[in-house]
Amino acid sequence: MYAFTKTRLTIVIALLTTLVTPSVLMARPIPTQIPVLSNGKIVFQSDRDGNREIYIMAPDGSNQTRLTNHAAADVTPVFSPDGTKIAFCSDRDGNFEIYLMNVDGTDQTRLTTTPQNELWPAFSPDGTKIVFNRGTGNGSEIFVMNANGTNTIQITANSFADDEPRWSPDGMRIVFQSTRHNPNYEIYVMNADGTGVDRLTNNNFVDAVGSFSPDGSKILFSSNRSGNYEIMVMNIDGTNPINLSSSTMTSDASCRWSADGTKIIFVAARDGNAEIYSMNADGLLQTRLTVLTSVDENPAWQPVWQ
Ligand SMILES: [Ca+2]
Ligand SMILES: [Ca+2]
Ligand SMILES: [Ca+2]
Ligand SMILES: [Ca+2]
Repeated sequence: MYAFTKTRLTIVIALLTTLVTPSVLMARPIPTQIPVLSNGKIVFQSDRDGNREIYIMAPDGSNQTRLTNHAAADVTPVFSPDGTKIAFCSDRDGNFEIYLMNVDGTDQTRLTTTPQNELWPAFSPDGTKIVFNRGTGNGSEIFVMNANGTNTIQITANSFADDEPRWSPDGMRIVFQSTRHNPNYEIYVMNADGTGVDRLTNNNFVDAVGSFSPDGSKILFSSNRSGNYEIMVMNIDGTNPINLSSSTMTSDASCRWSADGTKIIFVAARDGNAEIYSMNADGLLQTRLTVLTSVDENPAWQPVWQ
């Protein structure tokens, strides 16, 4: 018994010695500063200047600045995971395509070239891919392409609408809305290759615009199950749905988390036209960020790494 213990102790000491060998430490330097994610600016679309354009503003609604300037519709903006690019959609070339631009609106580049409409781009967490939906004339389907527009792969295939896909923070799953089982939308999640589809909602109301929380533990969505549209959150298996907006007189929709998950941005028409609001992740401190009579919608929050 003593011999066995001594042998095992020797092995442990040998392993420890290997782990702390200076050459090993030099080969894998320990980072001195871990990047911290915080909430940057908010991008959104508005028709305040006569047609739909992309705008950016500070988190308190100040400094609202136009990024696109085109007679066509420029819609559905979203930030890249590193916060340096904005993907959006425009029909400036005849039908809706996905474009990429810098955060200041420069270098607008088309990524798709098809006769169908592409909408709702969303980056994979590592920034290498974009998931989006394409009208196919027989509903709409979800596709994934490289972030430079190459290598497009179709990951849903049916005669129903599959819309507004967004990635999980670990890159493994995609949440989306579909009419494949109910004529009203339900929320689904699937693997990033389109396999392993799970339905999270099942009712006679619209459940739409799902997105994973930055920590991967919740799914934010919008539903009219309580009589009008509210912002809701549920577990990633669809259990424990909670009404966050609790605004019984108006519709609340088009919701997204802030980059760090402490805030939620959404759209509500509480004063007669669509405005962008922010609130805490628990639904408190609901604050209006836009004030014009225009339709202000589809906000997305910029991730900032420091
Ligand atoms: Ca425009
Ligand atoms: Ca197209
Ligand atoms: Ca439903
Ligand atoms: Ca407005």
